[in-house]
Amino acid sequence: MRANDNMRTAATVLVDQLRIHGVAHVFCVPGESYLAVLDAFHDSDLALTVCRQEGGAAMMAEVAGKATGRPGICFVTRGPGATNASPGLHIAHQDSTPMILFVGQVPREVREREALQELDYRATFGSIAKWVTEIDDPVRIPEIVSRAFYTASSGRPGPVVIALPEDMQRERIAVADAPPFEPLETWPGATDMVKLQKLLWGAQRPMVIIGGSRWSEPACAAVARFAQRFALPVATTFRRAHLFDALHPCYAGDLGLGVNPKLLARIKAADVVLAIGTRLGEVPSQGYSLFEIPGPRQTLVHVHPGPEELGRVFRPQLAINAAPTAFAATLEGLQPPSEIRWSADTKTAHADYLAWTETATAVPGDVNPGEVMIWLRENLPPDAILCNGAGNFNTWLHRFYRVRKFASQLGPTSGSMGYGVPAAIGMKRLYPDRTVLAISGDGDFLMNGQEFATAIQFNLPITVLIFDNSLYGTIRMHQEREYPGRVSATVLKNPDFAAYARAFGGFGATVENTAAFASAFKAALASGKPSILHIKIDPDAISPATTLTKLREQALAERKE
Ligand SMILES: Cc1ncc(C[n+]2csc(CCOP(=O)(O)OP(=O)(O)O)c2C)c(N)n1
Ligand SMILES: [Mg+2]
Repeated sequence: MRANDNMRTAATVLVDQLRIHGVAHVFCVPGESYLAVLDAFHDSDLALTVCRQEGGAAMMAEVAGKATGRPGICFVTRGPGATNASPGLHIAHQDSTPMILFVGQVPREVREREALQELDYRATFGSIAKWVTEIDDPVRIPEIVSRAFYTASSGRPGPVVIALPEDMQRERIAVADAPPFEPLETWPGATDMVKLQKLLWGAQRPMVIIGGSRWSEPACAAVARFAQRFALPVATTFRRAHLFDALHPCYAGDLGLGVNPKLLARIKAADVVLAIGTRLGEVPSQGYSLFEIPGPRQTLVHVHPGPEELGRVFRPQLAINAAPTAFAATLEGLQPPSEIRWSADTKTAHADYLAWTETATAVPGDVNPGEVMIWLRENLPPDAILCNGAGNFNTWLHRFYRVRKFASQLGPTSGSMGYGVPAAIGMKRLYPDRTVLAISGDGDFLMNGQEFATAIQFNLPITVLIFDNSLYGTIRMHQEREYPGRVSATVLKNPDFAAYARAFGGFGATVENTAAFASAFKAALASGKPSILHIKIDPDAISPATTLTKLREQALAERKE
């Protein structure tokens, strides 16, 4: 309730700060520890998405941060609510995503007694959040919330956790609002750009690798223009394919799992590598094997918004501390050499990418997930959004689906299962006019599958594809390699996922062969409801490259040698 004077409850002040900083969406699971904030939401025009489990809510906020570059906002209750939210926080940490998690806290007067659901957030989240704090004095809400927006989005972005003691939220205070925040842009220095131009002019086999966060549609477009002018081959890192149009003549492919060997060879043979925005983590660096540590053989130009990431693993010849958005804009000022020596190589790199992704490889069973992905790439609008979690089903998505636009393919670079469904729901809530799919495995789906209820409740007609091999397939793949024939804890018995969809009030269908996919998919879209396609794949079809049987035979043969 607002009084006639200029006093507001602390909770109202908090919600007003969110509006001032441009927040439109909040994802939450309610709790008695933040009733006053829930009440303040009642009077605000924020779009509130109430979820079924905090893990899902946190992933929805995380994907909002990933897609917009501004902190995604999640509210959860103390103790169990907060620990349930931790997977979303960990993704935001590893994926460098701006996000703010607000958590209820026990009243100030009972703190440190281990009151009901009390948790020391600083200790619990200290290693995965950029900053964890608790607001004791409500008068400091504008200051602390403003700082949280800056901290979450500047430098290397990441999650911030703010605990809100329950009694603090109810205090009535007179305080001025903070001015609106804008994400900080870190610009490269003029000498950095001169040095970069010199290195490129002297290069024989240059290569660009782009990844990380702090990108935007205009920044991606600026890099595409730069690549075109310099005829540079561009690779994207693991699950960052959305940063570069796969059909751009400079696109060379993605540095994920099961990477094109020709792309790897090309990067190894490059003399100058320009890495923009990526920290060149374990997956893109192919288990830290792509470049020597600490000094790569290639001349490495590393551009990153977080200075602490420069020289952290790979020592760059030229380190540029800049946000990808600012750096991309600055690239417009670079001049290509009068004669570009590597143009033909770049054409070959793109041709290699197209050849690698052109046709599905043969797999056992009646459904070929590669052909499903090829059908989707030929039939979905380029701005359709595909969200995925973790599991081997993704190997077909990453290889055969050609990503064309910024924020149209989003997955956890941290490899966290259970992301696809909540991420799809978060994206459909933000972009209701775009076609949104969740790409899931049977194991992956049931980690947050209950959020399908959220899709129903908010009338968000996403389509979930569940690739069901009745296995925790990725782990089974590693198991067959390391311990052939010794199956342990990797087999699953699944429900009828189409019936599951219908039980929630959605559309459900089962797909048992490749040819049946197109009509099932069209029927799912035509239903106008959230939908699930239960796609049954052969358990032996573990990836586009091999089968479980082959892996087992190879591992057994190696043991005999
Ligand atoms: C939260 C979480 N738990 C466990 C794992 C380990 N893990 C990685 S992939 C995988 C199996 C995924 O199974 P499924 O979704 O069915 O996909 P499949 O590999 O069978 O295609 C597991 C258990 C993980 N990455 N994340
Ligand atoms: Mg599976």
